Amino acid sequence: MRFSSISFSAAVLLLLTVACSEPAKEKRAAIDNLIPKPSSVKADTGSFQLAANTTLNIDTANLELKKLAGYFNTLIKPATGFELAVKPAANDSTGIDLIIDTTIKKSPEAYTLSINGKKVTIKAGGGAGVFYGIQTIRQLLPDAIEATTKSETNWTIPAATIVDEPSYEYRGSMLDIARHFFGPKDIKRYIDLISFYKMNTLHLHLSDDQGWRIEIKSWPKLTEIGSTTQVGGGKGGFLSQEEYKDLVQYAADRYITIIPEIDMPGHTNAALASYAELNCNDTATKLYSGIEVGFSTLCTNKEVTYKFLDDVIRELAALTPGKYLHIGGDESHATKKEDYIPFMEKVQLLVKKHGKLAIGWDEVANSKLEPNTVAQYWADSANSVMAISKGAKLIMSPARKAYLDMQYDSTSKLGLHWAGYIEVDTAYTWDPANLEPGIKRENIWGVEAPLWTETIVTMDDIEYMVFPRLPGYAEIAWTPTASRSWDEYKVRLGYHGPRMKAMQIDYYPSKKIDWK
Ligand code: TNX
Repeated sequence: MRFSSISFSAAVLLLLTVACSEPAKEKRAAIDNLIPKPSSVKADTGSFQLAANTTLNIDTANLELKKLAGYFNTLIKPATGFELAVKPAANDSTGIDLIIDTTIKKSPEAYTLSINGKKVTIKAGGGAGVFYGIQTIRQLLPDAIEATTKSETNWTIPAATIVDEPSYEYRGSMLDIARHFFGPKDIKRYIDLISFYKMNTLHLHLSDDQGWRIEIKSWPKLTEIGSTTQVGGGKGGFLSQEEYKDLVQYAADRYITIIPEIDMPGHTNAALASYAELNCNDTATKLYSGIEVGFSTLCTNKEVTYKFLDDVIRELAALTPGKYLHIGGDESHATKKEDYIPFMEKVQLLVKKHGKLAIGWDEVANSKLEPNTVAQYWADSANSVMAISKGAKLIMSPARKAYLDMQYDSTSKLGLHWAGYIEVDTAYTWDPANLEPGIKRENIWGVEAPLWTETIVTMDDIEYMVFPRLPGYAEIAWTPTASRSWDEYKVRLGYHGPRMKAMQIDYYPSKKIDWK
């Protein structure tokens, strides 16, 4: 009796020990935690040791690969202290090979990454794929790789074979620098953060009622007057054309296209305050620092309005290597519909005249659409379906799912909630191609998560709203829906907590996630 009761207790103890130690031994390998989740991951045994004498092997005649090798070095140098030698590829038996193989008949963003004890090989049909392979390596290295100071870490990359390519071609985020101004330093950090999750587009909202944020040389008062305030009455600011060009290059080096937006005919008070002649009554408005929408409009039946827009679009097109200019078109409640429609048609022609294609918020569908005009779904599915029927592709930015300025819940100190509360699970658990009847996979160009900044003042504020939701949007755009599930994703996201800390991202520690 006594004996068996001891053995019973021992058995219970053993069971408890096993049960309790379960989570501890569950520390998952980095290879299982990649975001966005790759198409295929096969873990192998062993690992590659990144060391001071590791070489980067490239075709040194290829300038793009030289740049990518330089980028790799800038990424790893602060934490490792290494500056890897860049060598001509010669069937090296060790080191990191960066290969662009133009015979690969896949998207230039697709890549394969193979890692064994001796070699790391990234191969892609284009530089973008190599860049994404580098981002994956970065996630496979210890979190300390993100630190800005050197540490004596064992820089191992687990052996694996990864084959990967994006689901959607357009994967982006929007930053509103009009409601509150954010300058080059913050925008560059934003670019770095979104590129880490393999997004390829930054949509910059450059003008609104509260401020005009881009220098236009032919209409200098736009910035002399129109940039001088922001929500809450701060001093605002603007990007000079030189600064803007530098940002475009910085983004391009990270395979990100900047899409500039000048919102019109509404959301234009800053321009209307700068130039009296843009108003129907020839009187300049006052600068505005509140957060109402829908009260301003350009005077749509004056010739000077189109002279103005021709100049603005010409200067903006000259600054933009990308194909697209965003012409806004949302919430023009102060413009009569019979004026709005011909206005949006004329502006599309101006965009075309300057060699670009137009994107408009979903209301643009009320006008005739030029071939290749893109509509951005944010609120109105009927508009979006109308855009499709007119031949347009859609960017999916449903406010109730994808607006980064929506509060997480009713206790969030920042953000708005007109489209609802968006916790991390709500942000993740939707399928762009299955959200609205009439919007199908083939109608969708991609996904964009916009951050409006009425309540966002500092870079820390940006980070708090954007993280941890943005990795989820990046995954929705990159990973096919059939390969995604919230239960599995939330575990991976939990493991990105220490990574975000190492990146000094001031993220919202959602209770929905078991943060590691
Ligand atoms: C609606 S979304 C707007 C913006 C506001 C945003 C705030 C859209 C096309 N227009 O002007 O900033 O709501 O969430």
